[in-house]
Order: sequence, then structure tokens, then C-alpha cells
Amino acid sequence: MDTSEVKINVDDIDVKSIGTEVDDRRETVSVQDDTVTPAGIDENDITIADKQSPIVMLFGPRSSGKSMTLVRLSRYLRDCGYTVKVDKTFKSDAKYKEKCEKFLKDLDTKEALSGNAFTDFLLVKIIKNGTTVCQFLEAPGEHYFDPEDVSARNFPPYMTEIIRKLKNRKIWAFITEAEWDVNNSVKKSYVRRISNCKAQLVKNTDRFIILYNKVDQKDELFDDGRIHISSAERLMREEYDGLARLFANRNPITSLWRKYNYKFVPFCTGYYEKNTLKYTESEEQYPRMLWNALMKCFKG
Ligand SMILES: Nc1nc2c(ncn2[C@@H]2O[C@H](COP(=O)(O)OP(=O)(O)OP(=O)(O)O)[C@@H](O)[C@H]2O)c(=O)[nH]1
Ligand SMILES: [Mg+2]
Repeated sequence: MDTSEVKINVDDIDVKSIGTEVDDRRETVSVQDDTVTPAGIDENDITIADKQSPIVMLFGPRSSGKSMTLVRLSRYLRDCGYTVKVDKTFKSDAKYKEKCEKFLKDLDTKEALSGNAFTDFLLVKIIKNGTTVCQFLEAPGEHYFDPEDVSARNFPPYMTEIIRKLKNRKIWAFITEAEWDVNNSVKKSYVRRISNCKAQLVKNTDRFIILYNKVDQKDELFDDGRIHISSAERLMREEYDGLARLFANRNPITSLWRKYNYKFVPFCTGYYEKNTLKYTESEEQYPRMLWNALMKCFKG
């Protein structure tokens, strides 16, 4: 392994243009030079200039719905009067800029994203009255969990080096899937991966959401069109054995009324037609529940 140091250039960032009150101290982060993935992603070229507003980490395996969750929530937030911006300074390569344009264009359509729309990173800012409320960091699923390499213990250096150094509160949205079509041992490995993440990357000030996506695939959770949240949570716990326990509240007092330190959000990004990009956007209740949970995490 080549462990020579590479400097991340974070100099030419124009944070003022997004109208945020940010601490824009420049920082140079050193990471090991073994971070260019087989897919050609240069993880050394990553900059998070806003070191104050919380960062929501959409953490989930490939195809779990990270991108579509971000799209669904962004559309909802725009309807609620928020501004959704991509942070073009996050990566400097031309491909990233193209992806930023594409994301914003996609928000204006009512189509699903094509399968490989985002195999790269994206940093999206949610802004209200000139202040950044939060940032969403989306990365390719295999950086979080690769079913083909379930024994991997370490996260890519961009996560361990950069994420650890960021002072921002992070809200880890761990994505689980209703009816994830893999065998149980893969689910167990995913739970272990989340446990690694807690051990390696998480700080005391961070907060957690378990997002249970694709609930439209579980008819039994619906009564008169409304989702039964506690049943959804029970199913999630059954399907992802040991996941809730990772978040057991060990405080002797608060644990009396709050057993776990995560917020549970059942989710559906939309209703998909096979083999086309046509889909019907999910009901507003889903992004609303997610946003309410996130807002509590930003403040609490
Ligand atoms: N039934 C159902 N399918 C969904 C839902 N959300 C996403 N999907 C399906 O999952 C596919 C992948 O969604 P993405 O949002 O691209 O997944 P991702 O996690 O960003 O995947 P990677 O970028 O490859 O890591 C979509 O094309 C849909 O077919 C949902 O709420 N319900
Ligand atoms: Mg994606």
C-alpha cells in the first residue's frame, strides 16, 4: 500500500456565495494515497467548506435508495420554501460539476433517477433565509457497505480522515430496506458495518436515524392508506437483528423513557414501474416525517 501523503487543496472556495454564516477557515487534510477506487473516484479531492451546519450522512448499501431519498426530500423542502443548492466546491473535477447540474435538473422533473445517475459524491445544502440549515452528503453505496466484501473493517480514508476532523454535528441516516432481497448473513454484515461506523467515525454530538425505506413493499404495514409506524419499526428490528441494540441508551435516567438513541423513520421515495424511469412520487407524509426527525436531531 502506498502511504505517501497527499494534500487536499481547499483554497479556492467561495462559501460567501451561498449566503451562509459559516466558519470558512481553510484547512488542509492529509490522507493516505490509496483512495482512488477501482471506479476511478478521487477521494482526495473533497472539500467541505461549511464547518458549522450539520451534515446528514446518507449511509446505505448500493440501491438502498440514498439518491432517491435525497431527491424526494429536496422536492418536499422546495415546496416548503427552502432553497436546495448543490455545493459545487465540494469536488473540483468537471464530472462532479456535471452531476450537480444534473441533480438540480432532476429535481425539476417527476422522473426517477436512472440507475447509475449518481455513482459519485454529492453535497447538497438546504438553505432558509440565507442560512444553511444542513448539508446532505451522498456517496456511492459501496463506500459504506459492499456485499461483495462484507469482512471489510475500515472505511475509505476520506471518511476516516475528513469526517473525523469535521467539527459539524453529523446525523447518520442509516438506511435499511423493507424486503431487502439478500440472505440473512449479508444483513448481519451490514449491521456489523454500522457498528464499525459507530466505533470509528461517530462522535458524542452526532445523532442517528434509522430510515426504513421501500415500505411500499410491505402491504401489511398499511391501514386505510396510513402507515403503522410501530409495526414498521418492529419489522425493521426483526429483519436487522442487533441493529437497535447498537443504539441502546445507557444513561440510567433518560433510558427510563428512551430505550434507544435513534429516531425511526419509515420511508418510501415513490412507486416505481419496472424497466422505466416512470415513478409516482411518494406521499408527503414520508419526507415530512424525515424532515421532522432531522430537525430534532439538528437541535436536540
Ligand atoms: N419499491 C421501492 N423501490 C425503491 C424506493 N426507493 C428506491 N427504490 C428502488 O431502488 C433503486 C435505487 O435507488 P437509488 O436511490 O438510486 O439508490 P442508491 O442508494 O442511491 O444507490 P447507489 O447510488 O448505487 O449506492 C431505484 O431505482 C428504485 O428502483 C422505494 O421507496 N420503494
Ligand atoms: Mg445513489
